Amino acid sequence: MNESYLESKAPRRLLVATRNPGKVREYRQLLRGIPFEITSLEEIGIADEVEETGSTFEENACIKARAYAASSDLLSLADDSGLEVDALNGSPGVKSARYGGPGLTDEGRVALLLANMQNVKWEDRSGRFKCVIAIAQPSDEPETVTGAVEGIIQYEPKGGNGFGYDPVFYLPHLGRTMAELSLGEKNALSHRAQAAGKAVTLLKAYHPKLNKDSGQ
Ligand code: ITT
Repeated sequence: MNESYLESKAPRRLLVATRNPGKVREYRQLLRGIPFEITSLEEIGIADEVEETGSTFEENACIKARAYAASSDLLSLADDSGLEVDALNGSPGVKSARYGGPGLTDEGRVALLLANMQNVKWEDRSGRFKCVIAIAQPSDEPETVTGAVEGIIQYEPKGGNGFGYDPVFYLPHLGRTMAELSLGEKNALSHRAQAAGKAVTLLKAYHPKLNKDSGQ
């Protein structure tokens, strides 16, 4: 197969398939420099809601990547992520975005989390952010990569950056919460950044200029 044929078949655009503007912002920086034009669900006008029926981050990431690759006909990257708190037996976990029901905002979910941890001592407030990224071509099975970062659930929210549970996620080695980090600082260490670093390696295999075996 000659190179120009491979190049004509090669995906040129990558859909970052998330409805969460905080994730879009992070991926735009994390994926800077890869040889794909990044687009978003909002940009291409896809409004479908994909139901997250899986019981693991991996299952839900694959459900989203598969569904959005099919509806957009584009190479698609989706993540399922969340906060696992040891004192709450891993909750909110895969339900992080839906913790407390659909009516809550990020601030409401943080308040609920703190209320549920009222009697938990500092040394027992460990937790981690986890992220599974799934990458799918239309009609292909997704590939996945993972990342995780450990921290402590602080007693009070602090910091105005990031999104979700960032204001209560304290990083002991930095002495700050995730929401006190700049976008660049968060993207140097987060669960999403770790998974995205591995995703970039996977993505290279979809590009014939970077991987001559692609498409054969
Ligand atoms: P999409 O499904 O459209 O991507 P979502 O926000 O619903 O958006 P998830 O189902 O993966 O995404 O839920 C992730 C939730 O976990 C997110 O809404 C936050 O509450 C939390 N979360 C994940 N990553 C986070 C981060 O980097 N900082 C703070 N909270 C995070």
